[in-house]
Amino acid sequence: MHTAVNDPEHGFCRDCLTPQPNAAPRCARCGSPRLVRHPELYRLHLAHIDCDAFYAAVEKRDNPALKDRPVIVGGGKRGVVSTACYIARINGVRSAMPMFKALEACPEAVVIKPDMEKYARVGREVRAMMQDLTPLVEPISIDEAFLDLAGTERLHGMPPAIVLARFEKRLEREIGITASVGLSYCKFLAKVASDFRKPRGFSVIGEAEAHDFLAMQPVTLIWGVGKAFAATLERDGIRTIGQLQKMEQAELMRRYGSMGNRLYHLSRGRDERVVSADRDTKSVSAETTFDQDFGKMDDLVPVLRALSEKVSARLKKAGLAGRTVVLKLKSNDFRIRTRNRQLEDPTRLADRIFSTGLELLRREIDGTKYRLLGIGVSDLCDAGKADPPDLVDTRSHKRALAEGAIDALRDKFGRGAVETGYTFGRGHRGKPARPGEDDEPDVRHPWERI
Ligand code: DCP
Ligand code: MG
Repeated sequence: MHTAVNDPEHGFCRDCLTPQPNAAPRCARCGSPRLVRHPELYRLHLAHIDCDAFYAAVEKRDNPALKDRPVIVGGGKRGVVSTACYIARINGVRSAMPMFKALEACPEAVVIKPDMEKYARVGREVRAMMQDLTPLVEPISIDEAFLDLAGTERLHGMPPAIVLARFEKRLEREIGITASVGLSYCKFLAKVASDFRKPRGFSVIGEAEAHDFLAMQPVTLIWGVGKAFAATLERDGIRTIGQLQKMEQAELMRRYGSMGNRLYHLSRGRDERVVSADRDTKSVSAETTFDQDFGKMDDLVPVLRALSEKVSARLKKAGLAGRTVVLKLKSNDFRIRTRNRQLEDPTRLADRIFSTGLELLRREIDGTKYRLLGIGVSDLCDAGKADPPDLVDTRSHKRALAEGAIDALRDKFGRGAVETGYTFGRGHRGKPARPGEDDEPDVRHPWERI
């Protein structure tokens, strides 16, 4: 179907979208050096798109005087950086950093308070534009989604790779922000690819190279391998994905349970998850199965606290908030109890999720022993509507500030760095029975289904 000019080894130009007649370093038509070449370029159809420095990009669009200046979006209630533009990042500013540290690193930065409603609106516009490419768009957070473009070549009159490059151009022209695209054969590597050459990136990871590419990468590239689990692997002498590739499936499962299975498949570039459009996140939750059964507040409260923080962190990352708090308990005879309470206003704060969960939990302390505890929020909405300051009393406002500082510390030093009064010294109880089992939400975020 492709003529010689469509040779994937010659690729096409990301600026004028023209397929190239040869392997020259610049576009034969417009002279741009932004060429994409890859042996599997015209075969791959699974993409991950992630907007660059999303909140900051929207602010720069709305105030062109900021274009060449370092911009930090954040502050407000949480007192931390939500995001920073790439100029500020060169100076060391990062998401979730306390604002005072960010300003130490980059004193000349312009700080802008987040306008969540605006970002949610732009996020919806970006999503609508994605849906013009294919009905198979699976949103992951406010500024990113997976897209499956299989079977769309006839519709568009061009292969998925060029459709995606055209999308990047359209996003820049019509919305005024930039994004990075990852193109691959599976979700795992499409996401890895989109992160590869940010901002304005376009990276391709093909099936033939996946194994060798992964071999050189650190284990933290694998979804679900956070700081704590990476430390466990490190203790076992495992640092690279290449080391995992040499291990037997049974051995990995024996050592790491369900997570071992995930490590086995993903390390080999095997990820069968499909892009599913119909599954907007309905709730965000986290749960833990204990090593032994618990029936007392003393034992359950620290776990509830830790899980509330996890749920809150996920909501913040996804730009979401929820109006209903749901508590889940499984008794030692495997009966499930769920209890819920609707809040006045949607929240994304760990403190409010926790205190509501605590009220629900108190009523369930009746001598029953529980093997599982979970907490979550449903009735989700954009974070812009959450925790209105005029309704948040002074005490909880202070707690919200403290919460921002704790988020920042954890981001820097890992989850164990800060323990609240409720979790302090209880790490052994809050911990899951096996890695990877601590955070299986009821209705999972699409990216987390594996
Ligand atoms: N966000 C936040 N707090 C965090 C991380 C992110 O409030 N700890 C918000 C601000 C981001 C948006 O979510 O703009 C999207 O998150 P990303 O992780 O995609 O980060 P960016 O889009 O800002 O940057 P990148 O270019 O790395 O994607
Ligand atoms: Mg982004």
